[in-house]
Amino acid sequence: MVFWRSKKKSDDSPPAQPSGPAQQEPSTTRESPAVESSAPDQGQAAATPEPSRPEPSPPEPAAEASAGLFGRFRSGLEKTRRALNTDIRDLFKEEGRLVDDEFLGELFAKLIRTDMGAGPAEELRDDVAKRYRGRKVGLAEVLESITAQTQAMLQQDAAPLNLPGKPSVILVVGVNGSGKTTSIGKLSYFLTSQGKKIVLGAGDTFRAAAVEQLTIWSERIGCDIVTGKQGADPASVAFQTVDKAIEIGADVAIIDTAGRLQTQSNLMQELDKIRRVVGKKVEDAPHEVLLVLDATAGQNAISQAKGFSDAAGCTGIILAKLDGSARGGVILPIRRQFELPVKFVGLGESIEDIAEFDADSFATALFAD
Ligand SMILES: Nc1nc2c(ncn2[C@@H]2O[C@H](COP(=O)(O)OP(=O)(O)O)[C@@H](O)[C@H]2O)c(=O)[nH]1
Ligand SMILES: [Mg+2]
Repeated sequence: MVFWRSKKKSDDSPPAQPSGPAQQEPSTTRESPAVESSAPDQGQAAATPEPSRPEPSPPEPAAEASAGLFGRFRSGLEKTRRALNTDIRDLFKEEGRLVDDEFLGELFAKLIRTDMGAGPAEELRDDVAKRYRGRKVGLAEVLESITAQTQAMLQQDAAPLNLPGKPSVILVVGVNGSGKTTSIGKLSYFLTSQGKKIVLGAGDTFRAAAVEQLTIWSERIGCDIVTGKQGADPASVAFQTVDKAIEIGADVAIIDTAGRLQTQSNLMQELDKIRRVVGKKVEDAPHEVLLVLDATAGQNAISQAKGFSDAAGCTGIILAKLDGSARGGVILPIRRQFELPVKFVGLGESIEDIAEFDADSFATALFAD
C-alpha cells in the first residue's frame, strides 16, 4: 500500500547514518511484486493541506554567486585543499625551486595522493615541466599553472538539470551509503528555494529507516512525500509519486531508490521497471537519472560510475561527501573517464551543503590558500 502525506516544516535534523566508503549491498535477492496495470489506489490519499514552502530567494548577481560558490567549494574541500597545499608547499622549503626531474617527481607524488589518478597527475606535472623546466620557480607560479590546467581538465558543457515540464522526474541511484537520500534532501531544498514545488518518492522500500530518513527531510523542507510499506514494490511507489506530482501540480518528482551494485541484475531490472513505469505516466520520464558517488570511496567510486553509467542510463553525477576526506582529486578521473557531467557536489551533511558544479570555481578552490 502506498500513501502520501504532506508535512509541516520542522527543525528536526535528518537522521545521521554511519558514513563510510561504499558499504556492501545486501546480498539478498528480492522479488518485486508485479506492478498493477490498473490506476493506483488513490483511496489512501490524505486530504491534508498543502505544506508551506520557503519563499524563493532573489537571484544573486552573477559575480556574487560565483564568489559564493568559490567560498562554498573552498570550505567543503577543506581536507583535500589542506593536504594539497601543505604537500605542495613542502616542496618549496627554499625561496624558489629549480624545476628539474627531481622536483617534477615530487610534485607528481603529492598530486596523486588526492586520488586524482596517474593520468591527470601526469598532465599537471607535464604542464609545469613545459612552462618552467630549467627555471627557478615560486610556489605561486606553480599553483597558478596547476589551477589553470585543472580548470581545463574539469571543464564540461553547462549541465543544468533537465527539467522540461511539469512534473519533471528525477531518479536517484547508486550503491548503498553513497549519499542518495541525503543528496535528495539537499537537492530538494535547493530546488525549493528556487521556487519549485517538489514531491519526494521513498523508493528505497528495502529498509524502513530509509523511508523515515526521507520523511524527515520532507518535513524539514515542507514538501510532499509518497511512501510505501517496507518491502513494497519500488516501481509502485515511483508510479504513485509521479501521480501525486501531477495531481498537485508539482514541478519535480524526485525518487529515491535502494542501494544497488550494477552487477546485481535483479536490482538493475527493478530500476528498469521504475523507469518504464514513470515513463508511462510522463513523456520522456525519468528526465534525469542521477548517480550518487561517494567521493571518499576514491577509486571505487570510479568503477561504480563505469558500471552504472551504462546499466542505469544515468544522465549525471552527484559527487557526494567531497568534504569527507582528502581525496577530492577523484573528481578529475570522474570527469575525464565518463561522458556523464557532474551536476552537483555534496559538501557536507547540512541542508545547504550541495552546490551546482562549476569547473572554474572548483579548481580554484581546490588549490586556494
Ligand atoms: N560529510 C558528508 N556526509 C554525507 C554527505 N552526503 C551524505 N553523507 C552521509 O553519508 C551517509 C550515507 O548517506 P545516505 O544518504 O543515507 O546514503 P544512501 O544509502 O545512498 O541513501 C550518511 O551518514 C550521510 O549523512 C556529504 O556530502 N558530506
Ligand atoms: Mg538511502
